[in-house]
Amino acid sequence: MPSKKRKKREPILARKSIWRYFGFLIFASLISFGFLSVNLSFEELQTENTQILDFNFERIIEEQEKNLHSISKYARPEIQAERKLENEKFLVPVLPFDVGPNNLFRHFKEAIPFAKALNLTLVIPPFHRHPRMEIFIDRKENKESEKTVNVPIFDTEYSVEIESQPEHTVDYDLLRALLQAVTYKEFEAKCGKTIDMLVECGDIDPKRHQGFKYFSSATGVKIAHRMSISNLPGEVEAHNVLKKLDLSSSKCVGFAIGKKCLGERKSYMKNWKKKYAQFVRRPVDVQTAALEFFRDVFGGEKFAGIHWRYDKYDWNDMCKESRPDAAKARNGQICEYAEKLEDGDRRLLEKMSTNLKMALSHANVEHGYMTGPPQINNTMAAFKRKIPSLKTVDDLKTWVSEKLPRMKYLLKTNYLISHLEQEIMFLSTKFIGSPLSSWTQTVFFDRMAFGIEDDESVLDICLPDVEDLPKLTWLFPEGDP
Ligand SMILES: Nc1nc2c(ncn2[C@@H]2O[C@H](COP(=O)(O)OP(=O)(O)O)[C@@H](O)[C@H]2O)c(=O)[nH]1
Ligand SMILES: [Mg+2]
Repeated sequence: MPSKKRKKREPILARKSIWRYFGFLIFASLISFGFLSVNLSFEELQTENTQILDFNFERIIEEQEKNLHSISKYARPEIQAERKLENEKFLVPVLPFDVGPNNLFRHFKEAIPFAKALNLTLVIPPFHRHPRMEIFIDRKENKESEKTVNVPIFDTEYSVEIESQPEHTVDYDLLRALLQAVTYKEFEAKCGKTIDMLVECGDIDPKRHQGFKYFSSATGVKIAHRMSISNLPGEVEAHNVLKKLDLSSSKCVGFAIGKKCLGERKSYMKNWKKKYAQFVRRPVDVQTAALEFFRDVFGGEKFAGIHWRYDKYDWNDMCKESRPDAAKARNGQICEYAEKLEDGDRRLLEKMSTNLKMALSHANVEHGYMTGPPQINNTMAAFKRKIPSLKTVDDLKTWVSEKLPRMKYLLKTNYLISHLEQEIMFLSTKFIGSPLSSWTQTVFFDRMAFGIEDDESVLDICLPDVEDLPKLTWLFPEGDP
C-alpha cells in the first residue's frame, strides 16, 4: 500500500521540481545579468577614470600578491615534528675535496636518498670555502673563520677554510624533518673517526679517488673496509638493489659517488622532485633574506636572474698552458671574452649589455639581478650603469645592512653571499645561467626540481652571434648511462 501512494505522488513532485528548476534558472540568469551589467559599468568606469584606479592602493597590493603567488611553490614546508635520534647507524658522504663548493654540495645532496633508503642517519660533512673567492674577506674581523686544511684546487696548493656548521650550508631543521641527521662532530664522537664500510659507487677515476683521499686527510677519517657497486636505480628505494648490500654489521658507513652511479638522469630527477626537493634547501636565513629582498626591492614582481661566471682570475685557469687540450678547447673562447670584459673592453660591454637589455624587454621583465664571482664586482657594476634597473651584489649588501641587520653575518664570507645570490637566482622568473659552471648547475637543478625548464644561457643571450660557444645543458648526476 505505501508503495502505491508514493507512485501517485511522484508525478506531482516531478512537476513541482521542474517549476522550481525553471524558477531557479530565471532567477539565476537575472542575477548573472545583474553581475554582468555591474561588470560592464565597472569596466566603463575603469577606462573613464584610469587615473583614479591607477592609484587604487588595494589593487596594487592585490597585483603584487598575485606575483608573489608565482613563487608560492617555493614555500618552505611546515616542519611537523623534530626527529629524535633513534638510529645509531650513520652514513657520511665522502666528498672529493679538490673541487669547488658546488661540486661538494652536489655529492652531499646525492647521498641523501641513499641514506634515507637505507634508514641511516645522515652525517652533514664538512665543506670548504673556495680559496680563490674569499679575497675581499677581512679575516681579522671574521670570527666565522674556522680550521684550515691544505688542498690543491686543480693543480695549485691552497689553504682552504672549512665550513662545518650545517646551518651555513643547508636548512638543517627542514632536512631533519625528512630524515635523521647529525653534525660531523657528532659522527666523530660516535664513530671514533672511522668509517667501517665505504660504499664506492660507479666509476671512480684516479682524479676522483685522489679527491676522496684529500677528504680523508682533511678530516683525519680512517677507512676500515670497502665495497663497490656499479650503479643505483634513479629511484634508489627500489628494494632489490639495496637488499644486496649487506651493511648489517656496519655502524659507520661512508658513501663515495663516482660517474654513472646514480642511474638515468630523468628518473633520478623524478624521484628527487617527488620526495626530496622540498626538504633540501639553502640555509633558512638565506631563504628569508632572499624572499624579503625580492619583496622589498622588486616589489614581488617578475625579475630575471643573470649569472656571469667567467672571471680572469679563477675561470681562466682552465685555459692555461698546462691544462688538457679538451679543457682548453672547450673554454678557449670564453676565456678570451672573460679577459676582454674584465679589462674594460667598452665595445664588448656595450654589445653584451644591449643584447641583454633587449632580451629582458622581450621577455617583458623590468627587473633583474646580475651576479658573478666577487673579483668581477666591478664588471657587474659596469653592466648596472648600462642597465640601471639591474641590481648587483653592492645593492644586496647595502640592503641587508640597512633592512636586515641581524643577517649581516651573511655578508662576512663569500661562501654565504654565494648561497644568498643562488637563492635569489632560484626565485627569479627567468634564470639566465653560465654554461659549464657548477654554480649555475646548482640553481638550474634546483629550479628543474620545481618544474622550471626554460632557463637560458647567458652566452646565447649576450653573445648570440658567436659560434661554437658551449650550450647550457643539464650535467648532473654524471654519466646518465
Ligand atoms: N657570490 C658569488 N660567488 C660566486 C658566483 N659565481 C661563482 N662564485 C664563487 O665561485 C665559486 C665557484 O666554484 P664552484 O663551486 O667550483 O663552481 P664553478 O667554478 O662555477 O663550476 C663559488 O663557490 C663561489 O665562491 C656568484 O655569482 N656570486
Ligand atoms: Mg670551480
